[in-house]
Amino acid sequence: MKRKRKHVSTLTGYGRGRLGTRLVVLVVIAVAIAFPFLAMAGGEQEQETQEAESNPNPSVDREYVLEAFLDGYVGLEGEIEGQTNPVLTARAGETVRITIVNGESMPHDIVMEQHGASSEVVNSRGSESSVTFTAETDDYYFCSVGSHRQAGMEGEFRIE
Ligand SMILES: [Cu+2]
Repeated sequence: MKRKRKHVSTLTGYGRGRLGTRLVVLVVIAVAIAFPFLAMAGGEQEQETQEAESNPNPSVDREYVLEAFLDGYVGLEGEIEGQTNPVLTARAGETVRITIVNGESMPHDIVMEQHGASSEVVNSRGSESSVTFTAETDDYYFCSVGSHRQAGMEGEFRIE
């Protein structure tokens, strides 16, 4: 108890002027800490605007291309190139398009289980089809033809 009282009297020992100075110093420190983040946020916004401008199809925010085989979808472009049943990601609210290119002469399609969106079935090698949806939740993409999903045509879709 004695200690506490001493502490209080020490606090009141600071005049208003000093307290005010302390507040100013705190505000300056807070701004100094926040500034790089604010600058970064501004930079990100600029980058997004640039991306939107260079996007040939502004209605799609995220695009993936997969080659369809019975034993799995294989990424054709970008970071997922060469990966079998790659994890596809998007931010919530983004418009996502996944295009499949048939890698063989067997019917395939692509269906988003939770989003309830599906592509047309492609039958011949080289034919393409796509599914477009608004990213809302983690999901799985798969082929709804026969037992293709069980055979290996399934991958994860995740919200970033
Ligand atoms: Cu299939």
